[in-house]
Amino acid sequence: MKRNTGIICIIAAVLVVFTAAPAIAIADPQTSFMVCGCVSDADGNPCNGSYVRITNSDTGVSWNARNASESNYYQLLITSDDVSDGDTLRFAVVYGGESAETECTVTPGDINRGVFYVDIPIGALPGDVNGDGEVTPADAVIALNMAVCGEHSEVADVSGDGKVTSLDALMILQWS
Ligand SMILES: [Ca+2]
Ligand SMILES: [Ca+2]
Repeated sequence: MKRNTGIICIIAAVLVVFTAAPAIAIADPQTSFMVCGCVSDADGNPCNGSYVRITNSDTGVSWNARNASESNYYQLLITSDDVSDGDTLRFAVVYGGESAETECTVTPGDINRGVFYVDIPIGALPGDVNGDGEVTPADAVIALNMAVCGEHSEVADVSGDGKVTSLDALMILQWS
């Protein structure tokens, strides 16, 4: 009987220790999310020192990307709290007297990688995939090939959903 009482006391003591332990809050770990890329003109020449402002269209929050005057690379470091899968980021770019806007949708893969790489063309004609200054059926054919091969180009992604699909090829064909 005495021995049983001892065991009960030990169990009770253990229970007290465990229940008294502060609950550890388990929250989703916040991870960094990098938005970066390069700004280039229609011929692919770097647009150094361009100004890039990025807006999450789904939350309405905007940020200025960091960019150096000696580079056409821009970079913005935010966190996984700032973007969600399916959010659309809008990129407004100013370079010299020119400006451009492009939109891209964040995918689950981007969230997992923690990096969202978007090259921004300035002065490029949307849909002019071969860069000859006009939108023709030839551009639609190239866009369709890109869709089949899974390649990406901002100029070919005329629907602005972040990927080149047969829909983009169809839209380019309708514009030509
Ligand atoms: Ca063309
Ligand atoms: Ca598209």
